[in-house]
Amino acid sequence: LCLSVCPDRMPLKMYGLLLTNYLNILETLANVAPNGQATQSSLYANNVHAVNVINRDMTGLCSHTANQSSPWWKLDLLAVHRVRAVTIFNRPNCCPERLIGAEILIGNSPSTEVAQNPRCGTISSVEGTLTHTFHCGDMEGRYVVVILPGQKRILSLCEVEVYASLAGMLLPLFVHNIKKDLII
Ligand SMILES: [Ca+2]
Repeated sequence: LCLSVCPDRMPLKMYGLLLTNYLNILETLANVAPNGQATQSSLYANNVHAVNVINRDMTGLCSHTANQSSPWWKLDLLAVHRVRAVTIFNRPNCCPERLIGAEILIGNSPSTEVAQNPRCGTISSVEGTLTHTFHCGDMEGRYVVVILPGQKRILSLCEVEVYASLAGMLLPLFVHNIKKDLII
């Protein structure tokens, strides 16, 4: 832990503190969604693209599919990740109830069929909130899919955050966070 920065006679308690901080940093997961590639099942108009969902803007232009059967939005994280949590931001200006029934799937199948990837959660109510956070228990997968099963549905999302680490690669994440802190 210390290498060149620790004094020779650091009290044992300090080593414990450093270890605690180290473990806390490992727990701090970044939102990796903006690093991925987003697609959706259809496009309602030419300014409501799937990429609007990962642009770190919670209230601006959102995504919007056509009125169709089981519309979906898919994020390819480009590598298998261990997903701790997903937060979904509903659109603030209209019809939040359209998101009721949306399922959040995480897995390694690029398919958007509901049965192809395990489910992290389902939006069962939109009362009183525009954000929905689901704890996924470190589900592993390369793909995150939000799908609205059923006929004549419209899927509109303003932002999706995915808090995750690369599967099996905690150390690079730790280094990344340290670098980020130093820059700030
Ligand atoms: Ca956005």
